[in-house]
Amino acid sequence: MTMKTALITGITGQDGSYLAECLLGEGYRVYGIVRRTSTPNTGRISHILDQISLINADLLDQSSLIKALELAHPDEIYNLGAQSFVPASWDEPTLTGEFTAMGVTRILEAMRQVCPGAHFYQASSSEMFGKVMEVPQTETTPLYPRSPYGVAKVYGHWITINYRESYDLFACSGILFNHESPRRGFEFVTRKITSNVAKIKSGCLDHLEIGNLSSKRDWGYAGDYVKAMHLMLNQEKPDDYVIATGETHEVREFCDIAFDIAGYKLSWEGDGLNEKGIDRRTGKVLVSVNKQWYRPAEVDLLIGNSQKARTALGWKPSVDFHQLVEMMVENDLREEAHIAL
Ligand code: NDP
Ligand code: GDR
Repeated sequence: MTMKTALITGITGQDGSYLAECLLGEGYRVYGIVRRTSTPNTGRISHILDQISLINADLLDQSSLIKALELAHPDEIYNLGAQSFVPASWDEPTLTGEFTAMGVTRILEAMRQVCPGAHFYQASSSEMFGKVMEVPQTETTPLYPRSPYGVAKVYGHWITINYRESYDLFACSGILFNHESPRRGFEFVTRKITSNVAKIKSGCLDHLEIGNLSSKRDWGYAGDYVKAMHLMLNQEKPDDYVIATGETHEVREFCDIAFDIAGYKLSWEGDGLNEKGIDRRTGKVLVSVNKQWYRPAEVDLLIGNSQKARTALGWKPSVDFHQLVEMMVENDLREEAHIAL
């Protein structure tokens, strides 16, 4: 059998690193698009750098994408590159649109010109459901995004469907709910909690400052979710799939479990901006709310129904909520202990 070639945008990100590992394991030749930086930012892929090829290109630059595809000749293209942090999308709304929305058209156009027979994956998001119109959310739930990021992802989602229908491209959208890991960026709430718990444990931090504790998310493990991306591109026909665990948990509950794993039992006092997480043993405040971390418009509740993917792709998650929190806290406790040495 001939070796398949995959090209990944966003290979330096959380998902890009797991997907590259997954595709190498499946015997693929893997190319990754990286944008130029003045210092290396390949920390998440340093362990596989000798097995992959990196190409300098940018989702903002059409000709660089065309050249990248001409060089790689991919059978599969995974478009994971994006400005992916929701709060930053209010600070930089038009730039977010350029990366996260128009970037999708640029790579689809490059594919249409250079390798129209390739299979294309677009990283769509549960943030498109925003102010949810249905519980749980499925592939047919109406979209109601609540941030410039969410709006940009709706564009990316529909342009992928439009290119499939207009040009008969094999283009799929994975509507992925939140997925986390020890490689998650530090500004996302899960990693912020687990890294701060580790700092509190080591005595480097007094307490965790957080935003909306009542938000509910359907959190899964990134290593499981990248497998679904690969499965989608290896079906008979292109289609769109929700990928989710089907469980939802409050940010508060994530805190409870994370602190518990590190040896603290929290009790909650007050509400809204005055809510505090108190160490039951010592009475010390370990969590306080800061309105700085509240958003102009919130997504209160996400919970996905991934029945279609489970039936058609045979996909299911292997890591449950508690195991996910445990994996992240234990990693950050280890990293913190290493720094302390
Ligand atoms: P990360 O923020 O960890 O990674 C984003 C990647 O995009 C980085 O490699 C980044 O490169 C790259 N990138 C940003 N801008 C550009 C650009 N202009 N040109 C080329 N590359 C660029 O995100 P995740 O890995 O968590 O997510 C991957 C994708 O999946 C994103 O599109 C995200 O929006 C989407 N998604 C994520 C979910 C999640 O829960 N993780 C859920 C649903 C969707 P650099 O290192 O240079 O910054
Ligand atoms: P999200 O992830 O916006 O769902 O987007 P994030 O972890 O940033 O927020 C989840 C929820 O936690 C609440 N929250 C806080 N969030 C952050 N970042 N920091 C805090 O201190 C804090 N306190 C409370 C937020 O208000 C929110 O409700 C992620 C990204 O990976 C997107 O790219 C992806 O598309 C979606 O998941 C699915």
